[in-house]
Amino acid sequence: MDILLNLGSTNKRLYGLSTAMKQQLLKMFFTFVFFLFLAPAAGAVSYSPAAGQEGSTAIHMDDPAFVSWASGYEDYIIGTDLDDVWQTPEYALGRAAGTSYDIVSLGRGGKITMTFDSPIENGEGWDFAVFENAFNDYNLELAYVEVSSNGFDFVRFDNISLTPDPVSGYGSIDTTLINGFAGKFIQGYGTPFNLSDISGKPEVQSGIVDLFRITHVRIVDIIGDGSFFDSESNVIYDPFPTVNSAGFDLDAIGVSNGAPYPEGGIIEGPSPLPPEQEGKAGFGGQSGCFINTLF
Ligand SMILES: [Ca+2]
Ligand SMILES: [Ca+2]
Repeated sequence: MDILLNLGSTNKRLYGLSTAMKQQLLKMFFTFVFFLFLAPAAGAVSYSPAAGQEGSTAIHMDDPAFVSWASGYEDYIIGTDLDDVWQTPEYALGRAAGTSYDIVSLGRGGKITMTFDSPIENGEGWDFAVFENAFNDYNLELAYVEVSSNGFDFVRFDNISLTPDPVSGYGSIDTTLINGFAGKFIQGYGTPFNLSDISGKPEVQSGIVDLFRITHVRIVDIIGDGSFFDSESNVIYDPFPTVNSAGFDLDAIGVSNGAPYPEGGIIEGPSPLPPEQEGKAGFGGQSGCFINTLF
């Protein structure tokens, strides 16, 4: 009996060990499957996180890489829901200010073309960066970005928006679900663009757009109500509706690859800044926009 009991006990221990091993093997198997298939799939839809987070592509306005800034503008086409006070394109000239006021608003569906005395050249890595005035990392107003070397023929950067649902005026966008738009980061941080990313476009291949002599960058506001699409035909959502300074708010466009301006040659925007309209202008809660009617 003693022998049998001992055997039974041993069997139980063996059986227990075997179960643990089985569990361990199963765990290893699922871990293997996760890293082989699921993790890459998840990674494929994760773009740069917000400024300051690990892996973020955001470029601080004081980054020493900047050698020049937009020096002029043309074709400022004002969208809807935009007060006069935000319609001064000169505020988008020169260095980024990183503030809420040193900007030109496009209005809902508006656009502006910024020009560069010193052309942008496709060099190593990102070549220019676009600055918006978002008040936080999440209430982001987006715009398409297009470039031209003759002021007439433009090529748009590919972009993708995986934001699944409509976003209210105060709503949030997950930064890791959008790519290829201006307006991805908080004020003071630019969204970088690499001209190499559009080297395969027909206009570039045919020589109509010269990536080594980009003189115009066009910023086109996206109306985030579901009527605009990314380059893969996904619906783009961004905060909607916003009013009074609706649409993209452009602070500056900085150049990292191009001929540097001569010392002191950078054109600065006018001053003073647009006055805060007492009792009217201001920030709406968590909004990065001016939402006058709420004050
Ligand atoms: Ca480049
Ligand atoms: Ca500015």
